[in-house]
Amino acid sequence: MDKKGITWQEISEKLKRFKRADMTYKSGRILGSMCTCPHEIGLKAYYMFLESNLGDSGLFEGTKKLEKEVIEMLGDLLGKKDVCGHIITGGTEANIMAMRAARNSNKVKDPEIIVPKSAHFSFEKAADMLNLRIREAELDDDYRIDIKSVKELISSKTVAVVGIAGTTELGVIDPIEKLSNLCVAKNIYLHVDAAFGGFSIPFLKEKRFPKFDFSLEGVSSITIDPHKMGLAPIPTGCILFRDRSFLKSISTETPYLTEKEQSTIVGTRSGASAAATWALLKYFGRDGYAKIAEGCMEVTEFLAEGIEKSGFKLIRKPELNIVAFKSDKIIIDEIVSQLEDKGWAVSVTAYPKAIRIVVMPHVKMEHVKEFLDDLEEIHSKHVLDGLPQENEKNTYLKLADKTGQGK
Ligand code: 0PR
Repeated sequence: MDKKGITWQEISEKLKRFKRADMTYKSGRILGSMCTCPHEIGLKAYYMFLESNLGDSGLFEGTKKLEKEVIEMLGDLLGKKDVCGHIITGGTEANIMAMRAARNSNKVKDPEIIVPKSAHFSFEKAADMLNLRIREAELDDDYRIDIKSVKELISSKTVAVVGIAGTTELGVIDPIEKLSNLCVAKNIYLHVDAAFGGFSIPFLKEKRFPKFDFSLEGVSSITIDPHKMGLAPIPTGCILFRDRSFLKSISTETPYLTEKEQSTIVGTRSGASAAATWALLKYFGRDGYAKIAEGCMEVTEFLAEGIEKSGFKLIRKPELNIVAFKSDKIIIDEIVSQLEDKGWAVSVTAYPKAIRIVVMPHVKMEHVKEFLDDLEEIHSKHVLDGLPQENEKNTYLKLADKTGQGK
C-alpha cells in the first residue's frame, strides 16, 4: 500500500484496465455460467440499501421487513407461504445451512447424508465442515437420482436425503415426490437444492414438471438462488425451511446485538441483496419471470437442435436451460480448446463428460447462431480425423472418493 492516496480519476483509469481483462455476460460469450447480467431494477434497489446489515437487523427494521416479505413471496412461489428462512450469499451457504439443520434436528452418532452423484460440490464442503459422511446415490439412465439406490443407502445414521431440482451439470430434475414419500415414511429430513431450477420450474408454462416443492409433505427445506435465474446481483441466495424449529436448531445466541439470536453462518449480512430480490419479485411478477424462463427455453431448444444438426450428440434432451453434448469423432477437450480459440467460454461436465452450455438470459439467439456456425466449422474440419472418443469412466469424478469419506 502506498503512503499517499490518489484521486478517483486515477483510480477509475486503473480500474478500467482491470475491467478490460474481464469477460462480460453482455458479450454473449459466457456460455458456462449460472449467473447473468444483474437486472437494473435489482441494482437500483441494491444501491439504496448498501449500508444495511441484516446481521444486526434491529438497526435496520425496514430491511428486515423486506427480507421477511421476500421469504414469504418465495415460500408462496414454492408451495408454502408461511415458511421461514434467510437471504444469504448463494447456493453453497444455503446447502450448508440445510445440512446443519438436518444434522442438528436429529442427533445421531456418525451422521450421514445421501446425495445424488449429480449433487453440487457444496455438499462436499458441508460434509467436511459438519462432519457428515456422504453416501452417494446412483443415477438412473436419465441422470436422475435412483430411488432404489437411495433406499439401499438409508440407515439409522441418515440425517438427510438431498434431491436436486435442476442439476448443475445437466439441469435435470430429480423425482422429488418419490423422495418425499420415502422420507415421510422413514421420517428423514429431505432437502431440495433448487438453486438453479427454483426460479424457472414454477414459471414454465406447460406445467410439464412434477411437484418439487413444499406442496410435498416431506420437503423440509429448499435452496433457491436469486443470483442465478432470479437476475439479482451477486451475492444473493436464499434458504427456506418448512418449520421454524429447523432455523432454531442452527441458531446461536447473540446477546449484545439488537436481535438475540442468529441462524445464518455469516454474521454481517447484506441487506442490499434482500432489497434487490424484493424489487425484482415485485417488478417482474410471475408473468415477467415466466417470460424470462420461457425465453431461455426457446433459445435452449434452438441450440439443442442446431447442435444435433451440426453432427454432435446431445447427452439428453434438455429439461431446463442447460444443453450438454459430445461428439463421436472429436475429443471433448479438443472441441473446448477450439471453441476457446474462437472466444467462447464453455464448461465441461464430469459425469458424463460433455460440453455444457447454460442458456442464461444473456445468451441470445444471435449468439447461439454464431456459436453454431463455429461449431459446424469445427466439426467439418475434424470429421475426417477420426480421433478417439474420451473414456467416460476415467473422467467420472466421484464425490465420495474426493472427500475420502466414501462407502
Ligand atoms: N446448487 C446447485 C444445483 C448449483 O448449481 C450451484 C452452483 C450451487 C448449489 C452453489 O451455488 P453458489 O455458487 O451460488 O454458492 N452452480 C454453478 C456451478 O457450479 C455456480 C456457478 C455460477 C459456476 C457461475 C460458474 C459460474 O460462472 O456451475
